[in-house]
Amino acid sequence: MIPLRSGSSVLLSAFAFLRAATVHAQDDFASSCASFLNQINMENVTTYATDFVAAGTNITLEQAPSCSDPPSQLVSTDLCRIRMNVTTSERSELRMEAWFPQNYTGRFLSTGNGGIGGCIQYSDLAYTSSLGFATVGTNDGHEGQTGVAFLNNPDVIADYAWRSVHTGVVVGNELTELFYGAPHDKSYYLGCSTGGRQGWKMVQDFPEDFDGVLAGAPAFAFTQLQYWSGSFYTVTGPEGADTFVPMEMWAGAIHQEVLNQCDALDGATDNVLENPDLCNFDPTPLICADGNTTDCLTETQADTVRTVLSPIYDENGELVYPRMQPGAEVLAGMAQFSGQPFSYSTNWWRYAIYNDSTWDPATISLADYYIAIEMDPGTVESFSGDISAFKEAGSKVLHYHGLMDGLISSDNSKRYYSLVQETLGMEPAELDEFYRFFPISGMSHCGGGDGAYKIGNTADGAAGTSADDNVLLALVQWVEEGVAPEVVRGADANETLWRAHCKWPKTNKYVGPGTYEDESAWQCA
Ligand SMILES: *[C@@H]1O[C@H](CO)[C@@H](O)[C@H](O)[C@H]1NC(C)=O
Ligand SMILES: *[C@@H]1O[C@H](CO)[C@@H](O)[C@H](O)[C@H]1NC(C)=O
Ligand SMILES: *[C@@H]1O[C@H](CO)[C@@H](O)[C@H](O)[C@H]1NC(C)=O
Ligand SMILES: *[C@@H]1O[C@H](CO)[C@@H](O)[C@H](O)[C@H]1NC(C)=O
Ligand SMILES: *[C@@H]1O[C@H](CO)[C@@H](O)[C@H](O)[C@H]1NC(C)=O
Ligand SMILES: *[C@@H]1O[C@H](CO)[C@@H](O)[C@H](O)[C@H]1NC(C)=O
Ligand SMILES: *[C@@H]1O[C@H](CO)[C@@H](O)[C@H](O)[C@H]1NC(C)=O
Ligand SMILES: [Ca+2]
Repeated sequence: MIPLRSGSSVLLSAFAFLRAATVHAQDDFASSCASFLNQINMENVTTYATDFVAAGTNITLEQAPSCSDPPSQLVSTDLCRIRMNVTTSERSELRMEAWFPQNYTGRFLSTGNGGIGGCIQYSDLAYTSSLGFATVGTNDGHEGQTGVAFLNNPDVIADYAWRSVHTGVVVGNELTELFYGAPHDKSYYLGCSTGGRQGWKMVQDFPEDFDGVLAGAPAFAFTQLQYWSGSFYTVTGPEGADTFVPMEMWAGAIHQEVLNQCDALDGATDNVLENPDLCNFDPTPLICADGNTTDCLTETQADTVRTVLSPIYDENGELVYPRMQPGAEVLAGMAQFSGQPFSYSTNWWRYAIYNDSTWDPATISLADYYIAIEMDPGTVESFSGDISAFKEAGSKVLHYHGLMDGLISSDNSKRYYSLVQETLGMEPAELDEFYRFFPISGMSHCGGGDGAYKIGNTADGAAGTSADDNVLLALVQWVEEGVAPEVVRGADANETLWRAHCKWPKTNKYVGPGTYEDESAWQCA
C-alpha cells in the first residue's frame, strides 16, 4: 500500500485519530465535512458545497461537453468534496474543487489540466485522493476544450499560463490547514501534457510551491509546439489532396515500415522502440509506381511523410521544434496528420494571439510564429532552463515522456533536458540530485500504447501502489526519504509484461539472457 513516511514527525490528524478510536469515524468525518462550509471565510473564494462522498459513489459532474473526462467519476475512498469559485482578477475566475480524503497522509497535491484547458481533471482528483493526498484541481480559468474565453481577455490567458495552478496551491494550502487542523507536511504536483507544462512552469517560476513535481509529456516551448502542430495541415492538405496520406496508411504500412527499419536497433524485435534517436526512418521503400492509398505511397505522399517527420527551422536556421519521433505515427495519423487544422493551435492563434475568431489556420506561416513568440501571452512558453531556485529550495522534479507520443514530441523533452544542462552548467550526475528525466518506451500521449506504459501517472495507467512500481509514490519516496528512482517501472496494458525504463541520457538495451519479456534481460546503457 502507500509507503508511510519514515520519520515520526507525522501529525496524526484529528480525523485519523477518530478513525482509529471509533467505528463512528465515518459519521464524524461526514459531519465535519458538512459543517466545513460555514468555516471557510477566504478573500476571493466563494464556496458553494462541502459534501461527504462515501467510497464507491459514482458522482455526476458538471463538465463542459468538450471535456474528455466522462461526465461521471467513481470515487474509491471516503472524502470531503469542496466546491468553490475563486476570483483571480476583475475579469477572470476559477472553478475549483478540493477532494480531502479521510485517509489523509499529510500530503497536499495539485492536479493540472489538458489541451487548451477548461476541464477539471476529476480522474486525477479521484486517483490521488485515493492514495491519501489532500488534492485540488481547477478548470484552468475557463470552461471546456476551447480558447474562446481568451478573446480580448489576457487575464483568462494568465490563468491558463500559470495563475490557475498557483492560485489553487495558495487556496488549497489554506483549506488543508483549516480542514485537517494542521498545515500539510509535503506538497506535490501531478500533471501531463498541458499539465506537464504547468508543472514545469511552477518549477521555473514558483519554486516554493511544491516539494515534488511529476510532469509528463510537457506542452512547453508552447508557442513553438503550437506552430509545429498548426503547420502540419499546410503540408498534408485536406483529405483527398494528392499530398494527403490517409490514417490507415500511417497506422498500417508506414508504422510497420518504421518497425521494420528500427524495432531491432535496441536488440529486441518487440514492436517497441527503446531509442528512437537511432532511427533514421526512410519512407522510400513504400513508394510504388502508381501509388495506392492502402499499401504504398506516391512520390508526393512520400515527400509529405518526410516533411512532417522532420524538425522545423525558422528562416535563420534556428530550430523551432524537433521532429516527431518515429514510432508515434499511429496517433499522429489520427491527430495532426488527419487533414484538418489542429484545433488547439487554431484556438490559440485566433483567441490568444490575434483576437480574431475568423483567422484562417490554413494560412499559418513563420510570420505568425514570429508574432506569437514575441508576444508570449501570459509567459506561456514555460521553457526557461534556469531552475536553480527550485534546486535551492531542495525540491525534486520527475519528468517523463512517452516515446510513442504522437501529439507532443518526446524529442522536445530531451531538448529541454539539454537546455537545463547548458543553462546551469551541470552534468547529468549533478542534475540527478533534483531533476530526473525518464523517456517511457511504448507509451503514447500520457498513457496507452504498445509497451509498458502503466507507470502510475494516472489511475488508468497504474499497475501498482508502491514506490517500486508507481512513479508518483517513487517521487514521494525521493522527497521524503531521499531515495531517488534509478528506473521507472511500468507494465503493459494487460499488466503481464514489465519493463524498467531508464533514466536519461541512458537508454534501454536488450542483452539477454531470457526473452525480451523478461525484465532483467534489459540493461540501461
Ligand atoms: C457512473 O454513472 C454513469 C451515468 O450516470 C455511467 O455511465 C457510468 O458507467 C457509471 N460509472 C461506473 C463506474 O459505474
Ligand atoms: C483507509 O486506509 C485503510 C488502511 O490502509 C484501509 O483499510 C481502508 O480501506 C481505507 N479506507 C478508505 C475509505 O479508503
Ligand atoms: C461559479 O462560477 C460559475 C461559472 O462562472 C457560475 O456559473 C456559478 O454561478 C458560480 N457560483 C457561485 C456560487 O458563485
Ligand atoms: C483577490 O483578488 C484581487 C483581484 O481581483 C486581488 O487584487 C487580491 O489580491 C486578491 N486577494 C487575495 C487575498 O488573494
Ligand atoms: C487582444 O485584446 C486584449 C484586450 O483588449 C489586448 O490586451 C491585446 O493586446 C489584444 N491583442 C492583439 C494582438 O490585438
Ligand atoms: C497497392 O500497392 C501494393 C504494393 O505495391 C500492391 O501489393 C497492391 O496490390 C496495390 N493495391 C491496389 C489496390 O492497387
Ligand atoms: C492483451 O490481452 C489481449 C486479450 O487477451 C490480447 O489480445 C492482447 O494482444 C494483449 N496485449 C498485449 C500488449 O499483450
Ligand atoms: Ca524493440
